Amino acid sequence: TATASATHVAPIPTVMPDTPIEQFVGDAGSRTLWVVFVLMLLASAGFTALSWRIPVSKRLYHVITTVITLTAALSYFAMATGHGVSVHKIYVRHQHDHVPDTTEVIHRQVFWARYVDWSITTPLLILDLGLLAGMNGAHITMAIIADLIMVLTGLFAAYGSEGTPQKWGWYTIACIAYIFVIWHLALNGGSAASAKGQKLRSFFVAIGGYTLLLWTAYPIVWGFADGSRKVGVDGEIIAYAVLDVLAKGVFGAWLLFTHRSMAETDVEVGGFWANGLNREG
Ligand code: RET
Repeated sequence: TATASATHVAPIPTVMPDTPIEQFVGDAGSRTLWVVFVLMLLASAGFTALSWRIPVSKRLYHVITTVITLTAALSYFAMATGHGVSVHKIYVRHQHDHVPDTTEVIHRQVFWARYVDWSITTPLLILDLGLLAGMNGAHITMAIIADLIMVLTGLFAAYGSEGTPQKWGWYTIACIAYIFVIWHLALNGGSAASAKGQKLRSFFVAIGGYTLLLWTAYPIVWGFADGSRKVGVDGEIIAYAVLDVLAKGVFGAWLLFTHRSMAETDVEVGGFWANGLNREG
């Protein structure tokens, strides 16, 4: 039986339901996935157009930001067409005093494509912010590695078994990694930004604070969706859709438009990153 094969469930008699509770995508979720796919494509086209008359030496944010929305478009295309998703089988054991224990069986779709997307796009968002602040390579690298640990352990948490340390254990580890990311961006990013002047610092604080608010909503959505499953698959799709549009699309537009008018935002890394291949710009 399913109970016996799941090693974490003690072999005590339990009543299993005939049919599992199914938590699957519905019409609203499906439509939302297509809408965000189109929005991310439009954003990618818009960001590409914005770089048109910008010299190559000043295009690094355009390149990074366009790759962010393009990656999101690909992942939303996958999810909208039913790729990048698998059904997670969840067994929740309920103990009773006088009757045999019962096991609740839930089949819930987990869109792992999100985590592939995040493992590409969140490091790039950190790179955008790190370059903006003028952080050094060591601090940017550490923030990106902590971020990758956050996303990958978050993926493990999403497939963790109920009633074992897997799920909330991985979730806790992911949250600690997330605190590292914020720590690096706020402290090292903050002091690096100050060195570039008051104007740049104010912009960094504004766009960094905006990012902090949005990013912090992701683990909260996760807690209600994959975590406690109080929110269904459609609710989860819609919540992440709003966050993704704000954290990638609106973020990118804000950064690129500000970069046009604020010379302090120029990337100071030098070498091939900024101007090694094309010095006439
Ligand atoms: C998870 C669950 C585990 C705990 C934490 C999480 C954080 C996720 C974040 C995602 C940000 C995504 C963005 C996407 C695109 O723009 C993995 C949900 C802390 C912060 C910004």
